[in-house]
Amino acid sequence: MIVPRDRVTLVGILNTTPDSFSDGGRFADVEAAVARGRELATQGAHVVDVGGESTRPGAREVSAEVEIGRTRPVVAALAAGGIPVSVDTRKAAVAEAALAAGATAVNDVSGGRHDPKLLEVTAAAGAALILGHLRGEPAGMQDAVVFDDVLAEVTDELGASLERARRAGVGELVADPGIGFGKHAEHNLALLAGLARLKQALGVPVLVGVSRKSFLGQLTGSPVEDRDLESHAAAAVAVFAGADAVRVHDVAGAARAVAVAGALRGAAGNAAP
Ligand code: HH2
Repeated sequence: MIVPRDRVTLVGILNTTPDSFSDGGRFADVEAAVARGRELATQGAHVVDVGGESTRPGAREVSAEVEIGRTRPVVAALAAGGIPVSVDTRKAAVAEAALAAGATAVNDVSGGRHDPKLLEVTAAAGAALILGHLRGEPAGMQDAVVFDDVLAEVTDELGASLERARRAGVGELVADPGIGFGKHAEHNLALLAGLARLKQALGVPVLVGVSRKSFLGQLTGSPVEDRDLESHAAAAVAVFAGADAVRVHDVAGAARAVAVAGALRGAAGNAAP
């Protein structure tokens, strides 16, 4: 299992892209990326999430060939070293290549909507699937953001994604409210505040990705290269509310924040779905 119930799973972010919003270009060559993946695992990441396409607002889509070229060698090297790996992609071909190279999970921010074949590919490999909430495509996702009741709408739409994945035969499913994906700061805050209700309604483990995102900068004025404290605070709140996994850039710092939040949640009896 990628997100077992008896721990808070730390998912370490490894972007092999030239243009990711906080670490673009730092791990674009295979050697640097593999070294970073090993470092994340040493720092406490239970899973290393390897991505080859930025999904920041306004990002340009890259071809499956380019994405495979960036991710497959990194996935293969980390998996060969015994590190559990997920691949962060919206494309079936990229997921298939990563799974063949040893990845054990697929992380799709589009919730299986961008390329529905991704569901079949994941099911056929017996892999786990993280389904994110996203309306439309990353390129235009911040252009026309409209929610009446963001918590209810995201819960419903994620529920529909989960249902499609179940019908396709995917075994292990994890839901993610898609913080920052086609949402304004007020929506991100409402989703974090309502996380326990979202988790209860969906009945599956929940992953949250807040790391270094712009709504945190809006709250404190910190630039993207100095948002780890904000990220740890938000991750801790999410874990206290019941998040089963957090996706983070600074694994060492998040591990400490999550240890405290997880203990408090245990004391408060918030862990059960
Ligand atoms: N956020 C990003 C990418 N993938 N996956 C999930 N499940 N949840 C998230 O919140 C999430 C995600 C965006 O962050 P990052 O990878 O740092 O940046 P970029 O998309 O620019 O590569």
